Amino acid sequence: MYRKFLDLGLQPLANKYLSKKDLIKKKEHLYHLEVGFNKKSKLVSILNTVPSKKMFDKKYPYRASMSKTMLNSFKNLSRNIAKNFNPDLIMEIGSNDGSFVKNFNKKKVICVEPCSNVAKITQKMGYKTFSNFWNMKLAKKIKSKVKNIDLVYSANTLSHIQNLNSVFNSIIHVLSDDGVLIIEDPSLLECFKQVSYDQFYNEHIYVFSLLSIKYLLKRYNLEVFNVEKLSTHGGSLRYYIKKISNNKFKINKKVKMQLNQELNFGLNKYSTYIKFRNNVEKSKRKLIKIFSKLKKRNKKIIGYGATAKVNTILNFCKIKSETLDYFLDTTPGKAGKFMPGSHLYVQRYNKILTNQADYVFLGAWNFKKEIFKKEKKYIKKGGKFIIHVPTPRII
Ligand code: JHZ
Repeated sequence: MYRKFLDLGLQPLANKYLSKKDLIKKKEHLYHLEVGFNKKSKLVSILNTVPSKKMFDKKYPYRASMSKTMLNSFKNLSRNIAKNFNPDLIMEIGSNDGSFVKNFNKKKVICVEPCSNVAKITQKMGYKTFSNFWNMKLAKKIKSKVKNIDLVYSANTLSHIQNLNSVFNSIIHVLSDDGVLIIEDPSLLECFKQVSYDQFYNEHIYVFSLLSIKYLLKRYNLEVFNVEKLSTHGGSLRYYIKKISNNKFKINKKVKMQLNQELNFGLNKYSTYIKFRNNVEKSKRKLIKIFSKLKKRNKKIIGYGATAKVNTILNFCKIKSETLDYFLDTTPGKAGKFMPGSHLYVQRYNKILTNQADYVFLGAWNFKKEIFKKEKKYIKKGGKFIIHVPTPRII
């Protein structure tokens, strides 16, 4: 049973950017975004879920390759995988535009990607790609074609699938007995520390902690043998998982350390979740105050990075075109469209436009380092950014 701790109001589907036609014709689907905590399993989940087919379709816009940070992270991981595990066959669940698999030989990888427009990218690159949702039916199909898989990797995908029972049973079905499962997703601990409540939106059905992953895995005779903290997506955890029967890998002491950090923070206690809710309310008030002060002084403010997650902020804080002129974004499938809910325009990225703004609100705050590097000129001429984590402020 989930106990609700956060109500982020009515929200649109985060990756449904609208065309001009949609704006006129389409009634946007809104759903109530509430988040709950399960004391027993320690899982944190949104309470009203949307069917996967509605979220991940043939028009899915997100491309991992839009960020150098992500490309580098995948490259480094690929090197480590080759060095430490030397797998014959890898499967990636949620392969998106091939940002990870492109580091491997085409014969060594199987891609799973339900969004057919995105799956086409890795198919064209020459990688065997199944354009299906990950479930037992697909696992059986794959198993009938190949021998066991040595390494299954999934970044920012398993947290998007509601039926975790199906997820793990299907993985066990294809994974060799001494195989390794590596998953990475935003870390609940970091989300709470940063008050990054925008990690909650329809696609993020779960925000995992090591506590919840550990509890879950037991049911499938799996265990975490190593965990790595990543700076990607505002602070993620990469879990290295094996079958309990596999004695090839020792449990790294980082596992215990991470568990202790999560327990010391109180991720096992409902009161921590109430504290988080209060922090979210404070964050909302502060952000609105910053914007209204700047608008009173007639400042030109634009958004940077039309991320899925920023839609939670825009719709929760009711930030619209009175505040932000538009959002800049490099993603081809987002440019020329309108953000869900707020209907702010997404302008194709152009450096000149950043330089025309007085203030830039960072929707892609998780790539702050990369963006600051790119926008040196704007910073040099005194341009300022607005960021909402860990507390809304101008920098
Ligand atoms: P980014 C998506 O979330 C959706 P989003 C999904 N649910 C998920 O879990 C994560 O990804 C993994 C743009 N940008 O990665 C590109 C610039 O314009 O934070 C993207 O639209 N200029 C699957 O959407 C957005 O920002 C830049 O210089 O929250 C970044 O989106 C850079 C670096 C990015 O994920």
